[in-house]
Amino acid sequence: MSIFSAADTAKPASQPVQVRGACPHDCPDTCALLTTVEGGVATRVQGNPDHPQTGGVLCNKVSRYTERTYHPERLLQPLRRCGPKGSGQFEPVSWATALSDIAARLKAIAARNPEAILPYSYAGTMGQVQGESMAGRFFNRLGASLLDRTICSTAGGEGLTHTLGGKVGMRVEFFAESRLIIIWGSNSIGSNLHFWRYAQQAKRDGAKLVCIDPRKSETAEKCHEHIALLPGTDAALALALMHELITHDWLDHDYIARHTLGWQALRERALQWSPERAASLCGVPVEQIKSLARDYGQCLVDQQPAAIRLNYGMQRVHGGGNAVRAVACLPALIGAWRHRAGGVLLSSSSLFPVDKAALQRPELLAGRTPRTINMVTIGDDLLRETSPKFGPKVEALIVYNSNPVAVAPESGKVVQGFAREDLFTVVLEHFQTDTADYADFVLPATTQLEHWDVHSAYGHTDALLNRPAIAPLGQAKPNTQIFRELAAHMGFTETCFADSDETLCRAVYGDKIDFTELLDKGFATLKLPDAPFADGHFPTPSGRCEFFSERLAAQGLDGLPDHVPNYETPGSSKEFPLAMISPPARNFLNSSFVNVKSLRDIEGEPLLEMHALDAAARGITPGAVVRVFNPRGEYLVKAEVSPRARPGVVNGLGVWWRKLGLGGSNVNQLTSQRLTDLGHGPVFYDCLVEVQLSAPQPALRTA
Ligand SMILES: Nc1nc2c(c(=O)[nH]1)N[C@H]1C(S)=C(S)[C@@H](COP(=O)(O)OP(=O)(O)OC[C@H]3O[C@@H](n4cnc5c(=O)[nH]c(N)nc54)[C@H](O)[C@@H]3O)O[C@H]1N2
Ligand SMILES: Nc1nc2c(c(=O)[nH]1)N[C@H]1C(S)=C(S)[C@@H](COP(=O)(O)OP(=O)(O)OC[C@H]3O[C@@H](n4cnc5c(=O)[nH]c(N)nc54)[C@H](O)[C@@H]3O)O[C@H]1N2
Ligand SMILES: [Mo]
Repeated sequence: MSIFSAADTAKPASQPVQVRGACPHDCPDTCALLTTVEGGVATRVQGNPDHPQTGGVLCNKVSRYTERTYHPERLLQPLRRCGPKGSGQFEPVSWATALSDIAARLKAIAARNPEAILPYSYAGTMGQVQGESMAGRFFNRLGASLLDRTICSTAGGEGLTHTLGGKVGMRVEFFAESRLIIIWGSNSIGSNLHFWRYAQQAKRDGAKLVCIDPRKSETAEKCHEHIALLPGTDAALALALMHELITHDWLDHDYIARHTLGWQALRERALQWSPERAASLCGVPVEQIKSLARDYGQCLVDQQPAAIRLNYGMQRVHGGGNAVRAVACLPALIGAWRHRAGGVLLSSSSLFPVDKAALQRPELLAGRTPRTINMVTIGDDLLRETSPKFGPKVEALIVYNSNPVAVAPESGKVVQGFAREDLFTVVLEHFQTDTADYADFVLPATTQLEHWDVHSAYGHTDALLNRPAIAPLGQAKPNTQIFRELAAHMGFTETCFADSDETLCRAVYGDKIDFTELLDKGFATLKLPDAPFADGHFPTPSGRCEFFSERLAAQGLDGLPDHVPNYETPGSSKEFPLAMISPPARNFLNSSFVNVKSLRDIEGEPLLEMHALDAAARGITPGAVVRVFNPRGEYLVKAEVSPRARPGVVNGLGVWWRKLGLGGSNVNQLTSQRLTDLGHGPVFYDCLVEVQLSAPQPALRTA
């Protein structure tokens, strides 16, 4: 008998039962969930109090998970397009019809060239099983184009890898014991709530909290210091901090000598960055830089732990990779790694022993090496013709776990690509998103309450298991099942396409993590040293913290971190004088939850936060509808004259669904498809705009 039919799986019960699960969302916290099920219906989703990282606390979004799951607009049957592309006109069809029609189209294209087929997916669910397991097998067997999944974290991932050796760092729980916490490029209260609990503990115990962010976020407001630098200037700030550490000799010479590489070169580089030079570039008072360096250096003098929570805010500009490199060098300079509550944390994901090959079966490629398409440039790439350099024109697109029409940059081009009548598009979704509107077939997928999965985390070091709490709603099927059945319709007979979700769950970590523990408790903590780099042993080629990276130098790149100016430098254009950033809205998760009414009501309208000086200079009053524009496009949004915005920078929060925004577009209408210095990532926050009052003033949405 399968252990998966144990008592607490999906079974209607007369008594309420609680089912242990995992939050699937793209968030560092990866919470353990407890779902109450009564008579087969999920009535409540809570944080699991037995899981220390979750501590029984959920964010506002996921505590409303039942509202999302039983949403009246959940997709519950396969749909086929029956109107023009993008019109959103669909008719229901059976699974059999949908799958055989899709297979017929894909077979015809694959017979000419399978690389004309492209999967497009990201982290709608972070689950290892509902992510790239069966889907990966399917596309490998097909020989489809590969997708470079760069839209979020690759700039910083590369930066970190070239400095520390991987997505590794301090353990999040030890932030509670730090004396100084620098929250760098993150609105933790909105996007990393469970880290914030540890920071609060440290604050109560006397720690100083500093936030480095162009926006006065909810988090910045609650820290002792807020350094509101201009977007894209973080590396300059980090180099100036080094400059101060050097000139005051706040350096752990022993740690530097034994555990780092390239110190003399970095020292020379940093000495070019006086606090005065950095202050004028960053647009902050020089005293703020000096004072932060003093606080950081003082931790060395007092032998107290200093910790940096580095996050994604700084990565979404041209120099994002270098910025992460510069910041990641800091802890080694003061020997912060000697303490378990010192160092830096960006992502913990390399610590998880995920067996990707067992899940995705690269051997199914059978020696083929398909071309790779970067998901950030999907706008341009859907509009390319066949050429020797590009390869075949994209003829079919299969989208799952992502909403590219809303989230990918330069949406004008993305929409134009998706609107191609000759493009065959299949979208696996929970809802009729902006992307699903352009589909030829929409296939209903199950949610986390309805399927199995196994999760790694990127903000803590516990693996989690998700059990289904309820049966699939309507005709929805797990992604795995959809790809299994599609494989059968394609005539793929390899036995791996018959693997059950149970087999896939077990394959995620193989024997590296005790699966029985996952089944019994719902989570398992990785066995790791408290202070991983107290004695060096960085997972770099040299085993040291690499201030200088031979690997980067060998690629013809700068071996040292440096300030790399934005493509669109704040203040460089008279025509587009404002820098726009577009960080997450607290009650949405990227473009997920935008259609959940109770959450959308909290967020209200798409907003653009502006400083009073910038608003006054344009005759913009609070609440007025403004046109935000640049050469890539324009969008309409309500202006919020707000102290959260610094002069010269406007904040367009959240990835709204285009169709729920005022003029049928969103902030990505303005962002560009250029790429970061490392990792080929997106530059969402490297974006100059101008703002003017919209005439006429459109009516605002009523709740
Ligand atoms: N509620 C909520 N939580 C989320 C998400 C969400 O959409 N909503 N998204 C999830 C995802 S996919 C991710 S990748 C993570 C992101 O995690 P974080 O990177 O921690 O995201 P944010 O909380 O937006 O923090 C980014 C902050 O960086 C600031 N920022 C912008 N430009 C710069 C810059 O040049 N330098 C510096 N220092 N700061 C800058 C922004 O103003 C913002 O406050 O959050 C995840 N969690
Ligand atoms: N301007 C701007 N743009 C941004 C960002 C920004 O800060 N500013 N942030 C960027 C970042 S960090 C990221 S990570 C990307 C995120 O971009 P995406 O990964 O596309 O994330 P979401 O917008 O949340 O869309 C995920 C979709 O997956 C669906 N989904 C969830 N679970 C499942 C499932 O089990 N099966 C199927 N088939 N579908 C499922 C959800 O319903 C949702 O519509 O957006 C990026 N875009
Ligand atoms: Mo992300």
